[in-house]
Amino acid sequence: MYNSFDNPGLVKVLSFLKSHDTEYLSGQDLSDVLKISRVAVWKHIKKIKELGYTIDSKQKLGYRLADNTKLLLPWEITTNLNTKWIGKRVYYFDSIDSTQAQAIKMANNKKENGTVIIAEKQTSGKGRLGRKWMSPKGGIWISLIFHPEFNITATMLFPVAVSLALSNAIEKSTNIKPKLKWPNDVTINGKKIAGILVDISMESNRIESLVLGVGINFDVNTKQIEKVLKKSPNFYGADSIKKNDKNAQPLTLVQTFLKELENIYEYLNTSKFEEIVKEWTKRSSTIGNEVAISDGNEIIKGKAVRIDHDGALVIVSKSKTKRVMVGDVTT
Ligand code: BT5
Repeated sequence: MYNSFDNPGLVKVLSFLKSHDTEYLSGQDLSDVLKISRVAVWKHIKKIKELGYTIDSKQKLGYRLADNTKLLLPWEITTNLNTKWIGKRVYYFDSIDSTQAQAIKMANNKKENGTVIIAEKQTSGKGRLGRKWMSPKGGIWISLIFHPEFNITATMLFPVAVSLALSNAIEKSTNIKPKLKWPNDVTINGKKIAGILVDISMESNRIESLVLGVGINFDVNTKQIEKVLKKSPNFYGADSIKKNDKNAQPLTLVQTFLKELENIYEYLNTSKFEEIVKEWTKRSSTIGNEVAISDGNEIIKGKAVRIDHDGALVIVSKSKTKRVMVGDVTT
């Protein structure tokens, strides 16, 4: 595990290499400028290489950063992140059971409001309603901890709002225009590229914490996922960001998402529910269509006409109106 605040020496060396990447820097130079021992410089360089950065070393000349890492390391996320409070603390795992389970364990700690937990892969990724989420290497598997002040309607709308923030971020950082499928799936070509999960902890009618989980199929083997999940409940195909935009950068997407999330959070805080619903509806592939919704007990069929401010889907069938709070659109 690495975090964004416990490796100042390594980050110092790395930043210096980044800002001087056209020249070679000797261990002595680095040691003098950064005021750390040569042994420490050497140790940091070794670690930096292990973390997937490409370092050119030339005898007598020194070191040069030739290429960045592909890993979403915590200091990569926090550097140049232009949010006010979300993502200021980041915990990174190479492999974990579930970032969501980890975030839930940490959620009571007040200083973790806005904290990000990210992993390269999950061995036991969670979906909604106890379902599984396949999380191989190449995806973006991320959880965030919140201690919100907002009211119950905002809490209900939160997952819907997050799916909107994510689709905004995808549009801004790639050339993909995703669709939103109720309640909070992000899709391309009718297949799922991202799923959202929210765990709420309540204490005597007050929200203690909200833990948000977001899984994005960034550069995963979608054929493999489809093969494994073919028969799984509510599966309707997997697509990936990279397949649709080969120039997409995961770091840019994550940073853009955190910024969009902060914007949407402010909307929720100020009860701008109508604006969220309007924007969500523009991108929705559900509203206006004849749908079948499975809520775990029954299949509800009808025309999806709108979502309410609490995220409920309103279905009209034979001039009867029904509000559905939880479920999956199956057609
Ligand atoms: C979701 O649930 O879509 C929420 C997914 C949240 C995953 C994130 S990753 C970071 C954080 N840590 C966790 O442990 N979880 C969160 P739901 O709407 O219930 O969809 C689950 C269903 O999606 C499964 O039953 C499969 O049919 C399908 N599925 C599973 N993995 C998939 C994948 N990688 N791509 C597309 N579909 C998938």
